[in-house]
Amino acid sequence: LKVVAARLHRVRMPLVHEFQTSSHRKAFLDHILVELEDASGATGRGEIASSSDPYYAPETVESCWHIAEHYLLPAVLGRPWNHPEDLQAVWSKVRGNYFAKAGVDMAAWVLWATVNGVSLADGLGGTRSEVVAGVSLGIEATIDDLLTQVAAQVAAGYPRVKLKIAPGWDVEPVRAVRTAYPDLDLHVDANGIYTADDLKLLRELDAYRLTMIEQPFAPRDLLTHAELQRTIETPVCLDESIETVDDLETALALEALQVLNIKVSRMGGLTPAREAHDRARAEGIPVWCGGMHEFGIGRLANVALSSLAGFTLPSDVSASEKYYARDVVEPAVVAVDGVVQVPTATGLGHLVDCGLIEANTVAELSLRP
Ligand code: OSB
Ligand code: MG
Repeated sequence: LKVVAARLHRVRMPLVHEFQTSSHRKAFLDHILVELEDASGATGRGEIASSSDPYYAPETVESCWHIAEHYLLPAVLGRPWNHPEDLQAVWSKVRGNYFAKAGVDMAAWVLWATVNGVSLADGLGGTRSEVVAGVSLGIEATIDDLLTQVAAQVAAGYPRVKLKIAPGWDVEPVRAVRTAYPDLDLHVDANGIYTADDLKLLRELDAYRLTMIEQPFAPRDLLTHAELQRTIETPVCLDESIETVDDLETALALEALQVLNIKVSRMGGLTPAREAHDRARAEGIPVWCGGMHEFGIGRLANVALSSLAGFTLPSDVSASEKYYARDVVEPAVVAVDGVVQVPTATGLGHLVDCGLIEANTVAELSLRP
């Protein structure tokens, strides 16, 4: 394969429901769609799902655009490759910048799967034909507002609900939701806001039969994650802490996690995400696929990844309609009773709605070798 043209579209879409975490609040998203074209005219699309601001991870939409335009795409354009895994070596000199890498990696995987006539899931070695989806609910103005959100998602059939927590919005909302839904698969995500001073408070959460506590402490603070895990029954899950497979090895050595959230974007693409899955699986650590409110393209990559055998917990791959009134793929991603079908068609598996992409594009760029 040889990429002879690359295109970037910065696409803006409003969220159906505003979303707030301990680190940021958002009403619309700008994601960058990456399109790679080979000499035969075949194309593959990927999605750079960075937040606009550097509050979840260090990257921004602008930094991703810059890295893709000046480093990643020039390295890929005109260079022959056989498998998307080969691209890891092509940009091995670029440190970090995982979201930017992920969008290009994803486009390469989709292009490769398309040219080889396989579905993305089959290309990755997936074994499931459907994946169980959970929903992630933001911080709301009141407990009643939160209960309304939970009720809507439970009624829609989702079997797992994750609540964003932050100081002042932790034990109380958890108690309220647990009381209303005694058997719900429930977990919390702090996006790294707590410190070792909050260990006592976090241990209180152990009483609510949560499936996990996700990223309570800062990304680099693996020691405090390990300390919490030693003193509670509830599994500690890492998200922001794990950007590379080396990070995972360190966290495993420190016993800082019992569950792993794998995000394609946070780890720099499907290739490293699959490697993290393989390592966690070998260590008996259950994994699930986290999301970044992806548009349909990134969402379908998440669905394909979630078809790997080690993804035994529900993933944040909710239906398109949970996020967007209209999605960039045709048909939209749907969930029935919280279950999403893994596409079997070649490549991404759904068509891309080019008209919607054009209509929502706020910047674009074409590159050739
Ligand atoms: O921590 O998982 C997170 C969204 C933006 C940034 C960070 C996170 C999230 C989510 C949403 O939880 C997951 C989804 O796409 O549904
Ligand atoms: Mg998280």
